Amino acid sequence: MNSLELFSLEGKVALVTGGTHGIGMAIAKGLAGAGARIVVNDLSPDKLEAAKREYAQGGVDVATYICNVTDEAAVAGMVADIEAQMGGVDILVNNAGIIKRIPSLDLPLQDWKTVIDVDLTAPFIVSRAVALGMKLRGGGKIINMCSMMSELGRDTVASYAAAKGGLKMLTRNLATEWARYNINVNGIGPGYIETAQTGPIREPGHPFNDFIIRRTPAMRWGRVEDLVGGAIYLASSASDFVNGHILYIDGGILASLGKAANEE
Ligand code: NAP
Ligand code: GCO
Repeated sequence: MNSLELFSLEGKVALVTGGTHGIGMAIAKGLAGAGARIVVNDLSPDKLEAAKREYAQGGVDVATYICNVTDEAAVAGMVADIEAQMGGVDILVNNAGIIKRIPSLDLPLQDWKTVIDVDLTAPFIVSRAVALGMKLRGGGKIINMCSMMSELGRDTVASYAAAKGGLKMLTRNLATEWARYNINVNGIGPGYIETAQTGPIREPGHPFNDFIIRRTPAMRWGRVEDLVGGAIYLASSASDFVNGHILYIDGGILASLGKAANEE
């Protein structure tokens, strides 16, 4: 196998949850560019329709499913249909996620439960749904979308940090259980990325925007394209002996204590 073939996804089917925009769409386009056939799901039929058109403009013919990743029966139905129509899921990117930025003292318990349900329980649901087929076909790749909050806390995001910290440990535990079936379970931990999800804290002049640029050694917000190479790596044969690893793609945030206000 030559070096480039190590990263080929030809003949593979990749499911990217929540892949109608943002990080999920960028990763799905990248996996398609490496040869994978793409499936995306979302809650919104309109967003799926719009995404299908956008993917098609880039030459990618995606299969779409309206599916709430927290609904175990709906997920089982989607995976069964992918099995029947496309031969099964070889690569799963657990990308779908939400965040609630509310101080813990004010956070309604239902909001906590919703974030945990989407960001932690749903990756467990979807991973289990695809793992049996992967085991029967001799292996597969699961990539969980972790976060800086898998390692760090910050004001107002307790439910998200708890979920993403848990997702790091779920990644390690499923890796432990499933590596023997050649199912590689790993994670990507993006830094602060320019997407709709970070829009509210990224407006020019917003104190958090200025903070992140200073807190990131690369001195910029990440772009969704920055995550694509790591996703192709973890989805391909190049990572066949990588298990339970969180690949942080963060511009150096986790490597650095940060700068004092008067430091350049
Ligand atoms: P985003 O723009 O908010 O996109 C999240 C996607 O997930 C949306 O398509 C959303 O669909 C979908 N989704 C949410 N709940 C769902 C559910 N119950 N069932 C199915 N789909 C659902 O987020 P993003 O910034 O691209 O982030 C993608 C992932 O990376 C998330 O897990 C996020 O936590 C993580 N992450 C983001 C950053 C960042 O800086 N942006 C950094 C680290 C990690 P709708 O739009 O229809 O709700
Ligand atoms: C926030 C941001 C972060 C990013 C990402 C960082 O409010 O702190 O939304 O949580 O989404 O998770 O890695």
